[in-house]
Order: sequence, then C-alpha cells, then structure tokens
Amino acid sequence: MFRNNWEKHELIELFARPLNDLLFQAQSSHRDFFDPNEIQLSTLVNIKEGGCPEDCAYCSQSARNDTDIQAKPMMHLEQILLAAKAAKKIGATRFCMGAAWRSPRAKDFPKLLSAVESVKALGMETCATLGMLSVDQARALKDAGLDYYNHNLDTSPEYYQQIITTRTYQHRLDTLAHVRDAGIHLCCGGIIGLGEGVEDRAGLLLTLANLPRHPESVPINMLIRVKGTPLEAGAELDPFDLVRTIAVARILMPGSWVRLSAGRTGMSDELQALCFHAGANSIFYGNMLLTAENPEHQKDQALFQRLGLRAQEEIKSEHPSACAHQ
Ligand code: SAM
Ligand code: DTB
Ligand code: SF4
Repeated sequence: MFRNNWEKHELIELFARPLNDLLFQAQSSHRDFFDPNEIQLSTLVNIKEGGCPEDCAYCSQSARNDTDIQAKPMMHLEQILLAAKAAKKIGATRFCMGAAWRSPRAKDFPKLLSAVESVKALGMETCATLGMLSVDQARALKDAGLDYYNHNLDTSPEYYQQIITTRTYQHRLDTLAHVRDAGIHLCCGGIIGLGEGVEDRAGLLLTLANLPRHPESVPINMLIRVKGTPLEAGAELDPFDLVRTIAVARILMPGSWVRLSAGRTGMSDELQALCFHAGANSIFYGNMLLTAENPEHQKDQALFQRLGLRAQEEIKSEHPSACAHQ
C-alpha cells in the first residue's frame, strides 16, 4: 500500500505541478490516513547546549561556527523533568531531548536513560536527538522507553557535502538503521533554504520515502539563519518552496506525521495555514526550539482557534503506516 520505489523523475514532476493541483493531491492523501484538523504537538528541550565537534554549516551549536552559543554541561535530571512537566501542562504529548553531540558519551548515558524513563513515567511520548547511535545504544534507549529518535538527513546525498564534512550520509543512514532495528520510531527529515535546488529537495524526500519503511515522523525545517554560521547570508527562500516540499512529503509518505519545524517565528499565519493544508500535521510547540525562538504557545493556540484545528490529545500507540508496511 505504501510505496518505497519512487523514482526521482516522479518527484521532480510533482514539484513542478501547478500549486492548486499539488495541494489538492496532498490534501486528498492526508485525509486517507489522518484527521485533517488534528495537529500533534512536540516540545523540545536542549539538554546539552553548544560546543559540538561537528561542522554543520547551519548550526549555532557547532564549535567551529563563531556564534553567540557557548558550550554548557548537560542539564540535570531534575531540570529536564521540570521542562517535561511544563510541556505537558501546556498540552504537548511528546517531549524531545536534544544534545549537541556527535554521539552520546558513555559517561552521560546512564543519565540519559534515567531521563527517558522519568519522562515516559509522566505519560508523555519520549523522543531524543543525540547524534549518531551504535546498535547497543539504540537498544538501551528502547529498553528505557524511548518512543522516537530524531536524526535528520538534512538534504540530498549530492548536496550534503556542501553542508557537513565531519560525518557522511552513510553514517546517518547507519544510525537510522540501528534505531529501526531497535524498534524505535524514526523521526527523520531535513532543512530547506540551505542554497539547495529543487533536485536536492527531491533527493532528500526520495531517500526518506525509499527507506525500507517510511519514518513515522518527517520534520521539514526552514533554515534559521544564524549569525556567525557560513549560511548566515544565503539567498532568501521562496515560501512556496516550503509549501511544495511539505505537499510532496505528504504525497510520498501519506501515513507519516509531517512536521512544520524550525522557522515558524518568521512565517505569517497565512503561510502556516497553507503548510497545514499541504499536509503538515505536527509542530514544535513552546517558546524555544534548541537555541532559537519558536512562537509562544498562546500564539499557536490562537492560530488553531482561527483555523478550527485541534491539538492531538490522545497518544495513539498504533501508527497509521504500521499495518501497510507489513
Ligand atoms: N546534534 C544532533 C544531530 O545533529 O543529529 C541533534 C540536534 S540537531 C540541532 C537536529 C537538527 O536540527 C539538525 O539535523 C537540523 O536538521 C536541525 N537544525 C539545526 N540548526 C538549524 C537551523 N539553524 N535551522 C533549521 N534547522 C536546524
Ligand atoms: C528537527 O528536525 N528540528 C529541531 C529538532 N529536529 C531537534 C531542531 C531545530 C533547531 C533549530 C535551531 C536551533 O534551535 O538552534
Ligand atoms: Fe552538532 Fe547537531 Fe549542530 Fe551538527 S546539527 S553541529 S551535529 S548540534
């Protein structure tokens, strides 16, 4: 029922369709698997800020970029739990812990496992994004109760080298396989606005949709231009390219949650509404992403009210794509 044999030319054709036709097709796919008026809410917390050894050209937390972010030690368990309780109180169902690491260090691992267990015990879905994982690390996180792991491919295999040189596309695919094999849901997407072309947006979505199984969650980030990074002064992105990328993601992966991710503070309500129409049905919720700002939750609630959208309240244990992939 779900395809993972897409060809590049099919995606290029989708991207080139008149916007109304593309939106109609995306909205139709969306309604096959989801309530079109329900939005899933995830809250992020940065449990280890700055000082990252990787050289991702977009990132405020790379030690190689001259940004305002300084390296800090990992957060204490109590602080993480306070943040999770606050996220639950404002209505988030998933709590995502991010760390500026190439991969987790052995000495931090027991604390990470306790954080996952304690957040899970609050009745929230758990997510983490900690860089590359080994098979054993993925298994241990699963045993602690980790529901989702976020690890993005960021862009196409061809454009990737322009953005990151300290780890390869294959490294990323290996981590995705370790996460999958451990039985953790995958959250994997990318960024647009890196200076890539439409072939690269197609190349990213092609790789995601042709994985053995579609990621359950697909974050589409719009580049936040951070002062002191190599991408600080790149060309402005046409917002319709964001809408098209979301629509194509929705058509290719109809049973996945597509998340309108970084960059919402710079988007109008109208652009966000168009992204929801194109098939986005998840957001990061709460006033901070990792180091960058995100809309205040009251602002999102007011937008939901105006658009007749509802926040997902119940965590669904069964994912829409679960049976279709078997
Ligand atoms: N260090 C871990 C890693 O890279 O896997 C986890 C955190 S990392 C910040 C998570 C993702 O956030 C990146 O893969 C990238 O897609 C996104 N991201 C980071 N900085 C961004 C920015 N300035 N604008 C948009 N997205 C960004
Ligand atoms: C994802 O795809 N986007 C989030 C999350 N996964 C970890 C991160 C966005 C980061 C935006 C820039 C910042 O806050 O530093
Ligand atoms: Fe490090 Fe992740 Fe930022 Fe890359 S995106 S520099 S790995 S924190």
